[in-house]
Parts: sequence; structure tokens; C-alpha cells
Amino acid sequence: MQSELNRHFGIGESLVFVDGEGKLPKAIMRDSLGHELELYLFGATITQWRSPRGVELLYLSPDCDFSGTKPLRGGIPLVFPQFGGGPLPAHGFARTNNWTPTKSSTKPNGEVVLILELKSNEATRSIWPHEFSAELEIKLGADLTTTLRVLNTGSTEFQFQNAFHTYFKIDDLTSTFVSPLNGLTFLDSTKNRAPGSESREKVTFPGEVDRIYVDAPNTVTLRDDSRPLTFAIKKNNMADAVVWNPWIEKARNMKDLPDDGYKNFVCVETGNVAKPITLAAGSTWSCSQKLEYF
Ligand code: TA6
Repeated sequence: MQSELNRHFGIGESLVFVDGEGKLPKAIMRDSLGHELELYLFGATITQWRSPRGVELLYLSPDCDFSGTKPLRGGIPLVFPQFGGGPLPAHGFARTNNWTPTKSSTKPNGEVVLILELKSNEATRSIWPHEFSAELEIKLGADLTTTLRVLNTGSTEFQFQNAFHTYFKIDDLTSTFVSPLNGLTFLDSTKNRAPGSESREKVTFPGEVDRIYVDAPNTVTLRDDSRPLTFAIKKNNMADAVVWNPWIEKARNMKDLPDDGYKNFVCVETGNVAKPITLAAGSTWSCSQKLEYF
């Protein structure tokens, strides 16, 4: 039991901290409508989001590595300050650092809010020589809103990319599609980010899909006709939407994903990927994602 965390930030049944898998500290949030969310302080990674009727809305791999050394496979890993490969570990270090709760509250409308922070430290400085304070706010209610705030606490500007790398749980990949992305330019990560133009009304998954849709609409929907379940993915102050499913080959080569795990999720990731953000010394920047389902 995480008594210290509960003493400072626990709120009765609305927010409790427990030992999660691998004894990693985990927060469980419940709003007044009966939605439930689980979040590991490791990476500030949301791993579960359930409807009041207990419908799992996010995918978490049953082979997820909870050693506290590898990114969690599923839920909503936080991508910062780098997207994909590059000089830093893949998708940056935010998702493999321990975040610290700083504030918790409930609202009159029954929403529950938890704020966590990650500040530059010896480990981050050793690979990314910038001073920052990042804050992730999770608001659970009828919708799930995540807000990332970054403060440049150093004396020089820095650039970063960010994304909410959300794994949406689906039942039937063959009846799942993302829209509206037609007319957009995308960078195809299966072809070394070669540019292309999306002509389809519905982006489907006949094979591996790994595309960065540039300047995407602020609302994108993911629909699984077999359930039927629709997600509305709303982004604020983020330009792009990444759509990913590893399909058979890639899934087989991922130790923390069952071979057939690709059939049960689609990632739609809101973020700033094609064009990094430049943050001046002393400035603050924020973005948010709101997830709705119906
Ligand atoms: O968001 C798509 C992507 O960049 C894919 O290329 C794939 O690498 C995926 O992220 C998962 O990355 P991870 O480092 O979590 O295995």
C-alpha cells in the first residue's frame, strides 16, 4: 500500500494509490459516474480506462514489462521530448522516468484530477542538456482529458516533440477505421518517412500502418463497427495525428506483445511530430487531448 502517497494525495474512493504490477506505484481514479482509470507513476502512464459498465477502452499488453526499466506497452505512454528514434531513447525519456504527484482534487461535476510532474534531473541532463519542468494533468469524467505543460527553466531555448501514444482497444481490426484523414499529407514510417497523400475516406488496417498525418483535424474518430464503439480523439495545440498498427511481422518481433496482440488495438496518437516545438527560456507551453467514446 502506498500510504505516504495516499496521505498526501488520496481522496477516498475517488483516488487511491496502490502497489501495481512489479510493485510499481499505481493510482486508481474513479469519477462520480463510475469511470475508472489506472495510472503508473512510472512514465505517468495511464494503463486502464474503463466505462461505468466495465468496458475496457484502452489496450494494455498482457506481456507488458513492469520491471520499471522498459516503457509500458499499452495505455497512453507519454512521448517527450523526442518522437520515434533519434539521439535519445525511442520516444524520449518521459515514459521511462518516475513522475511525482503534486496535486489531486475532485470537481463539483464529479470529475477527478491528478497532476504529476517530472523535472530535469541528472539522468535527463546526461542525454538532453536542457532544464525543464513538465507537468501532466489527468482529468477523469465523462471524457478523459490529458494536458501536458512544459516550462523551460533553463537559460537557452530548446526544441522538443511530444505525443500521447494512445492504444485504443478494439475487437475486430478488419472492421476498424480512422477518419477523416483524406486529403492530408502523411509521412510513412514503414518507408523511412516517405511523404504520401491520403486519398481514402477511411484509413483501414489491411497490413502494417505507421503514418504521421501532418496538420490533422482537431477531431479524429476511430470506429470499430463490430462493437460498435466510436472514439472521438480531440487535440488542442498539437498539429499531427499518428496512426499505427504493427500487424503480424512487427508484433511477432515485439517481446512485450503477444503475436496476435496487433488484432486488439489501434494507436491514434496526437502530437507535434513533423514540426518540433521551440520553447524559449522561461516560457511555458501546453497542449491537451480529450478522449470521448460513444
Ligand atoms: O507511433 C508509432 C511508432 O513510432 C511506431 O513506429 C512503433 O515504433 C511504435 O511507435 C511503438 O514504439 P515503441 O518504442 O513503444 O515500441
